[in-house]
Amino acid sequence: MAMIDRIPDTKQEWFKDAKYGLFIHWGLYSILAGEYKGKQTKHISEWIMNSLDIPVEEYEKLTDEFNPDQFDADALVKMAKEEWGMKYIVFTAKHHEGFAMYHSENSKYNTVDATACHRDIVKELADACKKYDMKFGLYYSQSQDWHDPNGFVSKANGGKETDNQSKDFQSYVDHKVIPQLRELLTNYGEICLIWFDTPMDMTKEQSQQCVDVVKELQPNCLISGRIGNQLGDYMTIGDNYMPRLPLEGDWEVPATLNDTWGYSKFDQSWKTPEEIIKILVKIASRGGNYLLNIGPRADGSVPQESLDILGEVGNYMRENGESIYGTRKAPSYPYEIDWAEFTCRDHKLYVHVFEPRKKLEILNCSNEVKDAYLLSNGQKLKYVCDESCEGDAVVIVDIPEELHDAKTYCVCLELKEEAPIFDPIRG
Ligand code: FHN
Repeated sequence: MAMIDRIPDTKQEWFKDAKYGLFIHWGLYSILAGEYKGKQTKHISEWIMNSLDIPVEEYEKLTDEFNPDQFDADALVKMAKEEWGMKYIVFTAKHHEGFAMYHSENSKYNTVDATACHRDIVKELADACKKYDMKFGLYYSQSQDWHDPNGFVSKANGGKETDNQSKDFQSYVDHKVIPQLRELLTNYGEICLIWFDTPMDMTKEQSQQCVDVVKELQPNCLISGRIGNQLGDYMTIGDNYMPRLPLEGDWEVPATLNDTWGYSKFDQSWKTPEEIIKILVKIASRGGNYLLNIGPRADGSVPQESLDILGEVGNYMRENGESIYGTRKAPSYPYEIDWAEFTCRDHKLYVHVFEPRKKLEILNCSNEVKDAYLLSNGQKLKYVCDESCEGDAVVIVDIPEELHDAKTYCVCLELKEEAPIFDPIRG
């Protein structure tokens, strides 16, 4: 069994404080939107080239159709910051398809040289992030590259078996990965992190080679856990997975709003805003960051469903941001309860309520509560610090009648003590 031999620590407060970021998956696959020559992919849409075994020469022709006339980096970054409440953005500079979404000198297979629009999307986003003081990170597929003859290919999403071992992977690293990382870290200002992904069979030396070039050019640029070989600055949790308990160290959950990352016209499995808020609160409660994805359409517009969900979540963050941003993991509450999740900061316990309640009974909480109020508007709430008939401490907060049917709101309890005290179950 693998042993965890270190606790990743970015030593960067912005990452520990951020809690909520925007992932953007956008590439040539967005043009296909989950379908090629009348065939629908059964897998995540950005894998369509691999899953439907589209030949390189055929896939390359998509560059003729790349015309993002609805893409407005300025408006997107402004919205992410001001309306959605995101603290950083990570954009797919190059996904597994191998196409560079920026002006790469290294490979002409890029948005400026290979398409009629000649637009450098990374530059547009970098400029907008600078303007709005938004942290900007780049996704870079360091191992899989289905365009380069020596890039790895996985069959994870229905692709055909490929003999990766007979490839000259080192040559691909030396001739494409390292030069492209140099470009990305030299030409686009401050990059807060490089989001490496699917390391597959990369050796420790090859992962280290990537780390070295990043740190040489931008020492503060963080490295995602998926650089492989335990060389990341923080842990990248499995897609849409969440640690069950509070987790030590710095970590992030990459996640989707529906079931795919790139745009798919077929995928309508949207999560509700309430579900997203609950996930975000759980992640913050356990000490991590939530990197939540949008997959723009080929023309650069963002699906209305994504806009609606993120707008609702943004409303919650605007009213209750204090309970999420800048918090650190909360002590583990001993009971399984569906109706609430807890976050905390010094002398404050935040109770995020997800089901209609007349009272909040927080059993085994033995803090001395000094005040209780709705976080969104400061409305005072009646409360009592009591003892159950079994002798366990319990904090009971009355919810005013007008809120009996409400769900998804946050109650702040001000505590005498610095941290929440959740007593163990005694029985
Ligand atoms: O294969 C990729 C996938 O397309 C997507 O980019 C996700 C995001 O976390 N990462 C890989 C699968 O884990």
